[in-house]
Amino acid sequence: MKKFISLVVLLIISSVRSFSQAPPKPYGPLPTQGQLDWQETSMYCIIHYGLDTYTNKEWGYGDEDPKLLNPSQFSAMQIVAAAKAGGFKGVVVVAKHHDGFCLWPTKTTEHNISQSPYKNGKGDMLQEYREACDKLGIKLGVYCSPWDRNNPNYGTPEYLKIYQEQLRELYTNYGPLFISWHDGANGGDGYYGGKREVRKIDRSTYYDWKNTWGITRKLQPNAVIFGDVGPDVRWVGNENGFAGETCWATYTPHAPDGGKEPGNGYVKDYEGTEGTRNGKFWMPAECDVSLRPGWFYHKTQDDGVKSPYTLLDLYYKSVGRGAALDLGLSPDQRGIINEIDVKSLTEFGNLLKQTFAVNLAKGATLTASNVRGANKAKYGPQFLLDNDRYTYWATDDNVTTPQLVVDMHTPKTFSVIRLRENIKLGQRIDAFAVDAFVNGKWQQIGAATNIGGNRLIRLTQDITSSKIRLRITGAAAGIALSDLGVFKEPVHLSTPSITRNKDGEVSIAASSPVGVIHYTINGDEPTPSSPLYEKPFSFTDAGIIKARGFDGDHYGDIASQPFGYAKVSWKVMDATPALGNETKQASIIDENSNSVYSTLNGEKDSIAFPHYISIDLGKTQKIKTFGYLSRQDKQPEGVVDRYNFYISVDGKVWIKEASGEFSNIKANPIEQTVTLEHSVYARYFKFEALHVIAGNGITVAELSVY
Ligand code: FUL
Repeated sequence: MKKFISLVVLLIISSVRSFSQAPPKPYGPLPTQGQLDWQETSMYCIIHYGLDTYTNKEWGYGDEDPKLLNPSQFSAMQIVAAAKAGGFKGVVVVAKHHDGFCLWPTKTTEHNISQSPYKNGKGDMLQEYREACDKLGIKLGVYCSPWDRNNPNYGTPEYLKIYQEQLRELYTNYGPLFISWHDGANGGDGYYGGKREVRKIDRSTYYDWKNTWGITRKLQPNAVIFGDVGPDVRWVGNENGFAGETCWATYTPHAPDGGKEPGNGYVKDYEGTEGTRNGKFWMPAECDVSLRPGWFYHKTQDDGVKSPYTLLDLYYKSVGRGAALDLGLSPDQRGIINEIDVKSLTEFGNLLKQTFAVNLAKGATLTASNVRGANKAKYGPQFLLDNDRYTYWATDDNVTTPQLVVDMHTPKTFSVIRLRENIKLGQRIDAFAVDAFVNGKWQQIGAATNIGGNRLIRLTQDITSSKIRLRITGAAAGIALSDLGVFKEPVHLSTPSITRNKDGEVSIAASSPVGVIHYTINGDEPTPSSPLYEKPFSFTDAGIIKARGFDGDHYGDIASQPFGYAKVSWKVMDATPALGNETKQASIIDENSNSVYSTLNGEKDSIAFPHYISIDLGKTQKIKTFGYLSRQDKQPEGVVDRYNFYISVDGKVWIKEASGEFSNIKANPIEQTVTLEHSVYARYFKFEALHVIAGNGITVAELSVY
């Protein structure tokens, strides 16, 4: 009998054991295969090139002549190679932007590449991208704008068929795609086959997303679908290129109109930055941002190309927070990526390679406070170092705050920690902290919330230590962590920032040591023989100031800051009366982007449009470009999207010098600069706002002339 009882006990123990050794149950919504692949792709480029490249626009109206597309050197190979040099693993080709012009010989509309002189009308740029991607081992995706300002049928059911057929062509003829990118923008007006009118559609029903995306699922089952709210990948909610410090892969769309489930349409607001802990869907964020200020190439933005360290910073704030980085590339009028852009991309790619080349934790002894079912062979921490995103260290179900000591045996100097969960089992971890053993005790060096597919902690300074400790401080279930990396970013000098106050005094500063700063005021690259920055100096002209830190053989990125004429002796002559709270006209010319002039009048009726502001420059100036900076607090009310610009020599007779739209200002509210056809001499200018994206008045943070 005794024997029998002990046998039963043994059996029970071993069955409990083997039960607890069963893999952890998945937690919450899970990624599809397409989403897993996308997570691994993690960084890709979106390529804007087309008729806008030749008309200097961001959104073509739809009436552009296809003959404009006649590049002297178009090379998909050069473009894809530039992305690859930056470490990017995919490209999303804008096959059709809002102007409706198709870069492939579609049968759905005449408005396509076959009507252009490119290859005598026999060209197919999508095919060229496909071949380049295959040769270079880069993934291909497509963007086909739902809004089409050229198509005469836009707004009717007929257009939906055309749009769906365009997707079918793209999905059928260009091999496997990793993403299908569906843009949400729609400004309403357009050429529409010559009608030149405003066409309103209901974004949540018109495109019949359920069936439209059904086509994607059928023809490209492994492609993820990107839209403002998914269904597979959500927009992060800004075009700045970064996610929230916390950025969950799960998301419950939440909208003032009650919200629509993915697949059924768009919602009105974008809370994409943070996502939703325990959200309803697996719908991670994509951070889109252009390498240049605009998405299309504009020569005047050659000085605005983001520097390698700016890109690196964006990388940590997107990929490093579990989202993806989608960087805009803009081939120039030759049809290739400009040398300036290639240089920045290549240096950024090298920084990434250098940083992540050696995992300093390799060979370390890992000691975990808990291993699932005490089964080290199956669930031990050794899997953290095997370079596999899906093998993992797991804890028992009820152990949600385990710790791990990483003993690297000899002191190592590091500045980046990388962690990944096995997301096939969901997003389980809520928060964690990292300590280093320094001066005989544990000191916290970093902490964050979500890990998910990827989390990078970039330390504010290098740490030297032989021991690191990971403390999971909260999890919704026993953990399943797949990766631990410890890296060292190459030494670098930080990039100075250049500002000017309203009296025209320029200050150059840096957040961390930069050695000494040299600067130029003529657009040249600063060298050690350029003027040394010692104290603020006066610069009242229009021009570009560049600055760079130097320390022995090391030098940092160049900071480059364009300035309009200083506004010291400017006066606001006249303006549509302000009715709201922030009424001060001086805010328009105080060089402070946070103070705003507003003619918004709440719920009440406001003064009829156009609203205007006229400025006295104090003396006659040569004007080439003007700039409008809208409110910077992300609110849409009062943001001007259609304007006239006038000049005057006497403040009485006004000559219209420019007129147009600020196309993408809603998603990307950077300073809108408009270069006049010819430079003009004038003492006065008038900015006239014809239309705003929301509200009954205008808001102006700054007006400038260059
Ligand atoms: C936006 C568009 O309106 C821009 O023109 C650009 O294509 C960007 C990537 O998406 O919403």
